[in-house]
Amino acid sequence: MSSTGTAAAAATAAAPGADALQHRFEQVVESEQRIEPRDWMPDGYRATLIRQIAQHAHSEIIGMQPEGNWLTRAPSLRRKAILLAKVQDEAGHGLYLYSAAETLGVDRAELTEKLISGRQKYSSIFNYPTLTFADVGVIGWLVDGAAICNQVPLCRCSYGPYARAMVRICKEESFHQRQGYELLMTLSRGTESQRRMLQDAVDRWWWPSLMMFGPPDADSPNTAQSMAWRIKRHTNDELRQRFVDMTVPQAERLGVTLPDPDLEWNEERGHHDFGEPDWEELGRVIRGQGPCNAERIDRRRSAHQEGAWVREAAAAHAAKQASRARTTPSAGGAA
Ligand code: BYC
Repeated sequence: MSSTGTAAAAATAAAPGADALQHRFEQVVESEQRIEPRDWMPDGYRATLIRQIAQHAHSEIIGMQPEGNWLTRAPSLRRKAILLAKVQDEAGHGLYLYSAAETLGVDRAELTEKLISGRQKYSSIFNYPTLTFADVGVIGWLVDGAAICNQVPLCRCSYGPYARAMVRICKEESFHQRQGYELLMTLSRGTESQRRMLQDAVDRWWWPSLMMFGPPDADSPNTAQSMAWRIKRHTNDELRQRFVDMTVPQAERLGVTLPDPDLEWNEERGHHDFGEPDWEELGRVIRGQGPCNAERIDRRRSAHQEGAWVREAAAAHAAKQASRARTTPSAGGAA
């Protein structure tokens, strides 16, 4: 029998087992339990998680750049310490997420390589420039606010390591959002030019923040399957609506205008109506043609190259520790 024939026969023989595995997977998902790394899972489920978690991890790491741009120019020591802590948190989020992705059988080095060669995506939002210090506050308020809307439901994702990483990340994100709002409250009580700077930042970040939730449901190829697998719990449009409803009263408190003439409360729907984001712009930014895409990837690539010696040193140190552990009797064994 040819090798192809042997493989086909083996696959047929394994079929009942595969059905049982598929059945168990579906039961776990439907009963709101978690799929864990050693459990059987469909190839598509694994691939979808790798795609989403990697994109999410890359977003956290690239997301350090726009705010990092202001670390050396923060207006006070207090603002600098807060911003430094926030940017460090984002590095931590990236690391939790790369670790969650690694439980699916991919390597962080491989994911980083895919990011810097343009084969994996990161959130469109980080391809816009941060022109003033008000942008730091608006990123906290709107970008972290949108991230919280999107990420709180991910704490109930069917894949255990991703869900658990999200619990911790969401706790930190809510601090991030509050620090942004507090910064903006301070600006709103400031001088006329500080209030203008605040409004200008809101005008530039509002629409890109709405685009963070992804394309409209009708153009979202992944949503239906991701919801069936309980990776996503809400559609892109549902979360965008939730974000708008949450943000409008906060904007009123701040005394800023959200730059959308169609934004108004709809009594019948019990939600705000709002205008259509420029989906062509989102498409361009995702394809790499946004205002800062090239700059962000160049920076990430050079940081990766400059960090090569650290990775080599850490690997050499780990190898030395492992070899010592093999040759030195453990304390328990010696006793
Ligand atoms: N930007 O079928 P769809 C943070 C892609 S970081 C770029 O709706 P899905 C923070 C999408 O990947 C927070 N690409 O996809 C950090 C897909 O690509 P493929 C980042 C986008 O996955 C530092 C295609 O378009 N958050 O908070 O069902 C400082 C079709 O879309 C975008 C996450 O990563 C976009 N905006 O839904 C401050 C959350 N939208 O199939 C803050 C986790 C869509 O060609 N991710 N695409 O590969 C998710 O929840 C989902 O992946 C999305 C998209 C809702 C984003």
